[in-house]
Amino acid sequence: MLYSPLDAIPPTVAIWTTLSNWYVIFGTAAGVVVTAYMVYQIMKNRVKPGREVPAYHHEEEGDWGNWKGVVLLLCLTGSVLAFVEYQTFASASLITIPSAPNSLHVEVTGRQYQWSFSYPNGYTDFNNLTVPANQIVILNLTSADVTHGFYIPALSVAKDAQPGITTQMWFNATQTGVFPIECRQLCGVGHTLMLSKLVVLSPADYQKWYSALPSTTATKGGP
Ligand SMILES: [Cu+2]
Repeated sequence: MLYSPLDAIPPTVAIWTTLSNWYVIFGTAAGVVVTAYMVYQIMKNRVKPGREVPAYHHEEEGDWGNWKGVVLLLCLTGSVLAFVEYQTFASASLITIPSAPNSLHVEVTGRQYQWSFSYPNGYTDFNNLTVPANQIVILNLTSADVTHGFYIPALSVAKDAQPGITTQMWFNATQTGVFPIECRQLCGVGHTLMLSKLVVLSPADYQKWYSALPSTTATKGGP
């Protein structure tokens, strides 16, 4: 059974929802203030009968106007935005991957048009990514050919898998179930069929599943 994205709310989704709400609140407040000030200035400075239009043009500024002020303002705005964006990603632990002694590390390789999942014991699965619930899972992503995008819609997490380098992403699934995994980068004619499943088991079921694995043996569906 497949679940819709809203069925699973792990910590990362909760963080993103909170951040998104703050962005909407501050964005709306800033919009209201700017629009109100703009309307106020328009009403205040509109041309009325018998009123002179003020001369704003200053000869000494030349054609570029107050370019130093514009550059300063752009630098200031850019710095604030960069700081806020960095803090946003840092607060969601997307810059520094969280680690715990019991984190599960899985090597994920994308290739046209299939994902493969290699576990610490050497077992490689070409169909499902099977993980325990309520445990930090760290994925080491790479690609055997072109750039792919590893995407778990239900958990709001995604990261590109690129040839030649290893990128990391993490998640902590709090609900057991089966969730879709998709490729998010257009990688060729089979892109839309590059689907896998995330199988989240209870910790006990996961241990049972893991200890019964035939190590270093790939399941059906391999290349
Ligand atoms: Cu792909």
